[in-house]
Amino acid sequence: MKKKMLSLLLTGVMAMGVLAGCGSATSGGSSKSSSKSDSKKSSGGEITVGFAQVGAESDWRTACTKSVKDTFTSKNGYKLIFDDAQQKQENQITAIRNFIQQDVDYIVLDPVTETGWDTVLQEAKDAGIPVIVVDRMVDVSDDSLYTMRIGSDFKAEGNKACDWLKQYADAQGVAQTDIKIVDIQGTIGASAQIGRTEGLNDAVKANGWKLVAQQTGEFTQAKGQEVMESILKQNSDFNVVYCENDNEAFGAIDALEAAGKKVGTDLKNGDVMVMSFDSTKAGLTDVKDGKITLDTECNPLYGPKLDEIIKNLEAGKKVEKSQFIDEAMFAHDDTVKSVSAAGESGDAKNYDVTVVTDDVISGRSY
Ligand code: GZL
Ligand code: ZN
Repeated sequence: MKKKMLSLLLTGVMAMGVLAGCGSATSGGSSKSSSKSDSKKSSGGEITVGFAQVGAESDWRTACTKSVKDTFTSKNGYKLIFDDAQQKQENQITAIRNFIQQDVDYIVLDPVTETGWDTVLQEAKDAGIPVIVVDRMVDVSDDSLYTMRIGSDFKAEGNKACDWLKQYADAQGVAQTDIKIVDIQGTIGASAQIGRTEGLNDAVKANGWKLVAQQTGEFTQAKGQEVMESILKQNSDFNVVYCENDNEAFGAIDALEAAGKKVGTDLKNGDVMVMSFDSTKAGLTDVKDGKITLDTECNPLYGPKLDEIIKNLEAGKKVEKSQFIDEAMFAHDDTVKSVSAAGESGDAKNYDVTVVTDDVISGRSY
């Protein structure tokens, strides 16, 4: 009973906590959509949502898709039109145009990369269809092209992970200048890649770390393994691998072990230490086993928050233009108990580090 209660409690804790970010509040949507949904309400119709998803490249992405599909059901008053763009922007743009053709009530976009959205978002605006940006971010000339964005603070994620590494090296008695780090980046141009890479580049400069290699693993396991293999051929003099998501870490670990490297947490005595982002169940299992030493959480459970945002817009309530989700950190041991990091969402905050146990993993919902 106790274990069950604990895992229920943990699941509740893991669910989306939301920090309303800065940015002006908007009533969201355009007049047409509210009048349209009024007519829908009168006919008791469902709210039609077109979701332009990035792809199915990672465990994180699968969990994000599941959260949205589990929430946008007809029981919940929705008709969901879902599109998987296989990580290609042109497919997302086509999907948005199809949603406009179908005259959906809302478009939800998880943009594969930040730029290149102005034209198609203008088309959605001209059609009077509100666009909600989720997870990653768009970089547009006019932020009235989207109603609001809810997502991670990726800059903070990068800063959190690097503050942890700085403290971990100090605690292990490893000089900062002895940190030789490989960065397996996410999809170039994706907000998650931009923030996580920026955090690392700033820390390399600030702490005197040596950046041995930096290459995209496209957030996939296959590419992560391939990139790790090619870097090992060129320069195997490194002791930390900074993977910008769990699936890249799984691939990198396979490549490192195949090359005879010892993947572990003992930086001082020659282990190659792998750090990662997402904190999926598979990632946290590697953390418990000491294959990944630190996993910085990126929360994919957007369904319930998007539901609340759309219901608020439907009711004509004010919605914060920018909302950030609450994200934790998970480590193999308690060498570093907390970190301090700033990000897009403002000044430096403290984040506790959770040591991964079986209970922690069983309490996770993805
Ligand atoms: C982050 C998300 C990233 C994940 C990867 O919010 O966009 O994309 O970190 C996923 O796992 O592929
Ligand atoms: Zn251990």
